[in-house]
Amino acid sequence: MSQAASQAIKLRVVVLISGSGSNLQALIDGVDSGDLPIEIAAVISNRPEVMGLTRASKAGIPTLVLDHKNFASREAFDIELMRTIDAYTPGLVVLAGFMRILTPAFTEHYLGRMLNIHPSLLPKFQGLHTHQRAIDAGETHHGVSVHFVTAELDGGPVIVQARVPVLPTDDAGLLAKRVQKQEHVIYPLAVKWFAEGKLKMTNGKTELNGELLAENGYQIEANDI
Ligand code: NHR
Ligand code: GAR
Repeated sequence: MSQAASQAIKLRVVVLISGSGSNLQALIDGVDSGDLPIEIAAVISNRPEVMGLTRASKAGIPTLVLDHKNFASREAFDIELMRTIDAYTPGLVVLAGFMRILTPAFTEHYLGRMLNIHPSLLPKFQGLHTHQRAIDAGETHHGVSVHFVTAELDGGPVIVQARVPVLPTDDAGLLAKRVQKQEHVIYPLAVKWFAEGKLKMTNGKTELNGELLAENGYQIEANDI
C-alpha cells in the first residue's frame, strides 16, 4: 500500500499520561515497527516535566501539559481536558499511567473509545497500590488488564489480561517489573485490535471479533518470568 493510502486509514489516538510513559513507549515502538496502524496525534500529561513527555517529543509527537493543580475542580479540569483532546479529533483515547480519576461527564463523552491499562487481574484490586495489595493478600498470581473506561473506576469491561506468578521473594517493585513487561505486550495488542475494527464495547461488554468476551476478557498467559 502506498504511504498516502496507509496514512488515510490510520486511527488517530490521543494518549494521556502522568509519569514515566513506558506504556506510551511501547505504543510508539509499535508504530515505528509498522505493527500498529495508528497515528499518535498528541500526548497530554497532567504533570509537568515527566519522562513520558520527553519520550513523546523524541518521537516527534505534539505534547501538552494540563496541570490539574491549576483548576478549581475536577469538573473544570475535565472540561478543559476534553476540549484539548477533541482539538486533535481522536478516534481513541488511551490512558497510559494516567493518575487522575475522571468525572462521569468525561467518561460518557468518550464511552467506547477510551481504554485504560490497570495493573491487576480485574475485578481484583481496583484502585491504587495493586502490587503490594496482591502480595499482602497471598495471591499466587497477579497481572494486568486493559479495559474500556466507564464512570466506575477500573470497572469497565475487560478486554485482555496477562497473568504472571507472584514469587515468594517478591516485593512490590519486583512484581511491578514483571507485570510491566506484560503491559508492554498487551496494550499495543488491544490498541491494534481497536484500530483494525475488531474490538468494540457493546451493551457494556467487550466484543472482540464479533463475540462477547467473558468478565476477565481475552487471556494471555505470560510464558516467561
Ligand atoms: N476514571 C474513571 N472514571 N474510570 C476509570 O476506570 C479510570 C478513571 C481514571 C483513571 C486509571 C486508574 C488505574 O488504572 C483510571 C481509570 C488514578 C486513581 C486515583 O485514585 C485511581 C485509579 C486509576 C487512576 N487517583 C487519585 C485522584 O484523586 C490521585 C492519585 C495521584 O495523583 O497519584 O484522582 O488504576
Ligand atoms: C503502569 O504500570 C500502569 O499499569 C500503572 O502505572 C504504570 C504507568 O507506567 N497505572 C496505574 O497504576 C493507573 N492507576 P508508565 O507511565 O511507565 O506507562
